[in-house]
Amino acid sequence: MKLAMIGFGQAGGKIVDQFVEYDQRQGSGIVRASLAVNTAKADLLGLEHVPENNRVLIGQSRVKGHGVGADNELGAEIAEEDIDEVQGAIDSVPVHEIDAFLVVAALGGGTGSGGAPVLAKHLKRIYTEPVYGMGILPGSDEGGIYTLNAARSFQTFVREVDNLLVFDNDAWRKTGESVSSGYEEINDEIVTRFGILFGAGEIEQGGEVAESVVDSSEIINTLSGGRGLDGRVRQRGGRDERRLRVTLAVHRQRRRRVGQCTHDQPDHVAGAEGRAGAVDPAV
Ligand SMILES: Nc1nc2c(ncn2[C@@H]2O[C@H](COP(=O)(O)OP(=O)(O)O)[C@@H](O)[C@H]2O)c(=O)[nH]1
Ligand SMILES: [Mg+2]
Repeated sequence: MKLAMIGFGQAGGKIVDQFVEYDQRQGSGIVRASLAVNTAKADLLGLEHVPENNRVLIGQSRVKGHGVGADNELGAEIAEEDIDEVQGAIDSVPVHEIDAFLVVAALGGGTGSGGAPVLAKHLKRIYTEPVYGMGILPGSDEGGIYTLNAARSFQTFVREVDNLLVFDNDAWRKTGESVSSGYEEINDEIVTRFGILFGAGEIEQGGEVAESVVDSSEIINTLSGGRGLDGRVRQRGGRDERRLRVTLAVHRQRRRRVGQCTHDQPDHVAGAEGRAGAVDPAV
């Protein structure tokens, strides 16, 4: 299937950047357009594959290109204020050629955690194409604010998208390795696994998933039907499909854990009251 990918925040931008690289290397044709949105100028400058015209610096009047730290309340506010600037870049996407949007963000930080749900909601309002989210969960060694951000962002993001694909930084790092030292490998895993999923609908490509016989509408049906991904992807039973199934099982487990954490957190996380409503006033 063909996607317009939008990376929000640092991790989101890096992962989309790497998706573009994967797509070019594999010739899989899944990334029809790529954009990166950030409040931090340096993060945008660090990208290599997302076209420069498609890198949108928001919140300049508020944070002057320096980012929002882990303040996802500010991230959400800025995204709302500057949504027109983001839309300006999205205007260049050939929407009639895509099957869906994919909004990618780390849920534990500030810019992407706050901004990605705002963008997803906006896209759903403007376009008829499905909007998928990809959320990166923080590692358990990163501290309470990251977990709290992720819990709140997850709850909002999952409501605004047609499906949220969750990737757990903890689950993929090697023993003894900090989360950050493993980013490159983790991002590689993310891009390969989800590249296989999305590439399954592209017939002409000669990359890793050529043997999977599914088309874009089947992937869309699967992602929207809540039927679980296994049914279709399992058929050929190759090594990559097995890896993908394991990934998805971990997602489901972790999603339950985050859900629980979300419900528990006002009592257990210091400072939660002050931040209640940071991302979603209804929570
Ligand atoms: N998988 C992955 N996670 C990352 C990467 N960079 C940062 N993170 C994680 O993302 C969270 C911080 O989000 P970040 O994207 O830096 O925040 P933002 O720029 O404010 O949206 C933390 O949980 C980090 O562990 C990356 O390249 N890959
Ligand atoms: Mg960061």
